[in-house]
Amino acid sequence: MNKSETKFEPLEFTEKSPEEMIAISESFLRDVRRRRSVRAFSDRPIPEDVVKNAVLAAGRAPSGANLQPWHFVVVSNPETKRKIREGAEEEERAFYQGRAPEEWLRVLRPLGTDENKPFLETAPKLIVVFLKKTTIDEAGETQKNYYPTESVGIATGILITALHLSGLATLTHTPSPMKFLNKILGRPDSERPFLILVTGYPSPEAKVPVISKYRLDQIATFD
Ligand code: IYR
Repeated sequence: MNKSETKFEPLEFTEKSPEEMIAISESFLRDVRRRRSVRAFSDRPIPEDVVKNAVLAAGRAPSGANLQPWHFVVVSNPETKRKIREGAEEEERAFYQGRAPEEWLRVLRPLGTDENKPFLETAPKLIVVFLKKTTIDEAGETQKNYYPTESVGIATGILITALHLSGLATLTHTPSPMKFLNKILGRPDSERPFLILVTGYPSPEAKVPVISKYRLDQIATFD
């Protein structure tokens, strides 16, 4: 579409008072401070509409040339989850038993992770995020996507935050390599698996490692 064909409309924007802005930003910060990566899930079902809304929220992410280079596969089927666990554990065994360099294993040790991924079957939903390297446009032509990694990263951040604020726990899981997911889920080669977002209620016994996050002055510079 060339620029002359683009329709513009007035931006919907309601200004908030500085006090309200600060209150909202503080409340959001309190909420996201409670987000933790969870590795022990309950098998209780979750409301599907929460997942649908979170995916719709993720789909509102900015993307290079608005090409929206993502596809989300929401897996609930126990047999599909079993296949994903099988594929992931195979890669993870190779990772933990040799492929991973010592430097990598050292930073993972405090998290207590290993090649066993029971949560891939226990959790009620696995949201598999795919990055589309190309898009088929309205004319049926293959169009290259721009900044797909940045775009899908932003969308995934919104997805994680939406699920957290809705009251669900998640784990970003990245077995590597992840090509086996294309086969199991029937996705084309033009799509690259980005990560698996394990989603559900935490197990009542869930424990999380005691970790710290950097302070503001460690992560930002204000000139
Ligand atoms: N994919 C492996 C290893 C792993 C890698 C990173 I970087 C983590 O933050 C956590 C785990 C696994 O899932 O165990």
